[in-house]
Amino acid sequence: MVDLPRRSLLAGIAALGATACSKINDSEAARGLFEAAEDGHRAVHRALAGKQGLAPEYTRAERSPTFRGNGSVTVADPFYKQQLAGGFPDWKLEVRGLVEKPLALTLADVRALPQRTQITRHDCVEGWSAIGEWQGPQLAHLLDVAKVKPEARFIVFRCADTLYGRDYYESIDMVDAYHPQTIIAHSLNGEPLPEKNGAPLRMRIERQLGYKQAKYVKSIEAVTSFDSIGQGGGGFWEDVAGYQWYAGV
Ligand SMILES: Nc1nc2c(c(=O)[nH]1)N[C@H]1C(S)=C(S)[C@@H](COP(=O)(O)O)O[C@H]1N2
Ligand SMILES: [Mo]
Repeated sequence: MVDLPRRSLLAGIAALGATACSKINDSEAARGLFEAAEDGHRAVHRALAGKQGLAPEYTRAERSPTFRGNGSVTVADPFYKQQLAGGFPDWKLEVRGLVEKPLALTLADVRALPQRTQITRHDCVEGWSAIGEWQGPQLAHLLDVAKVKPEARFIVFRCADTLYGRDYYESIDMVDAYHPQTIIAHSLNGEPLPEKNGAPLRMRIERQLGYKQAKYVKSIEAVTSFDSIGQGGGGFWEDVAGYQWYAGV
């Protein structure tokens, strides 16, 4: 999916080169044109690499001594409360929507998948930041296991909490969904996620702001559009306060 624009862009550049080649191969002008095409090629590569560029990662020593909780710091749902008390034995993370193989994973299943650990900085629009070490499987891996259908354009995260009486949710595009630093974190600084930080599972989408980092994630859903979810803005704060859907840091 992420490959499609790349292929068509590179095909376009190849076509450009082929035309130049057949018409004016040996002249100075041709060399200039080829060099220009080469530069163009590099520019395209850089642009695409930029799209998949990594957010900065930090050392353990740089971690914030405390990682505050913000927005919902507790979940009112009785099933959640009961699960929290017992270490989430019957909690299930669903992967559904436009997938060939819907999944319902226990926390043990999530922990058994290949893991990524990353120490990153969280930036909240309210004016604070914190550096934390997160661990969990890459979303890309889960989407591969569930076999996302080619028509999926967005991934929606539904959360267990409500804020101002509304269900918290978020969504991202497929570029961020397959980004290597997009993980479903079950641990913070080497410990299971505390309730305030989104226990048992929360998203880390490291090139975006705090409000995209959905906590208390219950389900991951592949969709073609989020128009009919919430108020159609693609996320809680997008709906409530008109925050940008793409919240690049
Ligand atoms: N489910 C849910 N996810 C959420 C929120 C929330 O209220 N509910 N708040 C968001 C905001 S604005 C921020 S800054 C971060 C806060 O993460 P933290 O509590 O781990 O600091 O979570 C984000 N994800
Ligand atoms: Mo935030």
